[in-house]
Amino acid sequence: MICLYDTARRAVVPFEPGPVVSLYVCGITPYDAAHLGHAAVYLTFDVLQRRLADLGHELRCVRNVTDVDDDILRKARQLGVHYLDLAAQEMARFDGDMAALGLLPVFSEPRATSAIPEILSIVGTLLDAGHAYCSNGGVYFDVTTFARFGQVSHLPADTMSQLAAERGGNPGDPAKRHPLDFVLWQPSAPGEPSWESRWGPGRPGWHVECSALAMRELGPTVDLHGGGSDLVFPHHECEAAQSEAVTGTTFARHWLHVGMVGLDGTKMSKSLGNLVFVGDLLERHEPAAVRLALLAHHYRSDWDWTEADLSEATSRLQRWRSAAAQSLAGRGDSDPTGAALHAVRRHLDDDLDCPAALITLDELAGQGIPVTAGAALLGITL
Ligand code: 5CA
Ligand code: ZN
Repeated sequence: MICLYDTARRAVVPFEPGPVVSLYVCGITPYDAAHLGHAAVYLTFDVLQRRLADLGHELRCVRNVTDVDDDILRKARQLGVHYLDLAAQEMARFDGDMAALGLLPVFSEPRATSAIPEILSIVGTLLDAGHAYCSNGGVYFDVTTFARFGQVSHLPADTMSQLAAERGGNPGDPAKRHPLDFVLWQPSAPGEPSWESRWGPGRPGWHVECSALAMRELGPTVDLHGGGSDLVFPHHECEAAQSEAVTGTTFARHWLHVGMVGLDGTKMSKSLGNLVFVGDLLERHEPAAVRLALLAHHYRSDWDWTEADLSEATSRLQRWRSAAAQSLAGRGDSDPTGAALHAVRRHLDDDLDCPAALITLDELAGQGIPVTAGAALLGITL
């Protein structure tokens, strides 16, 4: 059985899905190339998928594409291109980078613009049920109508307001009744894409895009929902509230969040531009080394990228390869006792403890035991 930290329950708990596992991971906003923070998130979900498949589960992993929101519209305007052309170009680049990193394909990669009918249906249901109100051309979710608001993040109200302000939530918007109310539907600015609706022309809010896509692709309840830890509040809190207000049932059984990757003490972010791109690293280093460099940090910790991560990963890869080559030369058997595979399984089942798995594989390789099968479960071909 695999145990994982659940943000909502604030503990490492058994993750016990049925034979078919539904996973929803928040995907990119495609307006720039993928950086190591993105890679760390999707690699974590890739390793989780590999272990779940190894345990015999069938996987339904949905990774959305946020192809309409403030960031992509701003960047398209700056570049003078259509926002969907920018999205298409960056999605192709992202898919290429992730494939090069050896990520397993996901079940689907639906785009937010494909879900306008589902979004309109959610907004209509929320309005009819009294969970939302129209104001100043927009539609807002009324957080005072949902008693479990805070169930994912458990944050005090002042921290919620501060994070909402930092992450585009606009708590000072005079159209809102409560500062934590969030936008479901908004009027489009001139030149922005706009869809007709019963509440006037406009475009969706960010959070409702993911609720609509998750429920359309996977049903009202997903086994596990995740992304980077910067999404806990407001994104995932708001998704859970509006989804559960519509369906009356649990939206995500388990919440998994990946720590932030930084550079020189600051979170890597497209808006700050302090980025190390996956594509640039893969021009100079083999994918297995980049994977190993990322897996050397526990998925839940925040950490800073340095070039030393890559040189350590490269020498680790060489040590493992020479252990495999020596043992093949000596015995012709790649992992006679299955020691490496067992060790990796045990560490992954302990809240995806990849750093511990790497250290155990180092010890085995140091004893001349081949670690090929253990490395393979981490997606690394020796
Ligand atoms: N499209 C939305 C999610 S619906 C979004 O957050 N897009 S993103 O392109 O900004 O980020 C994509 C994923 O990478 C998200 O899961 C986000 O949490 C994660 N992420 C972004 N920056 C970092 C970072 N520096 N370290 C770790 N993860 C990051
Ligand atoms: Zn999302």
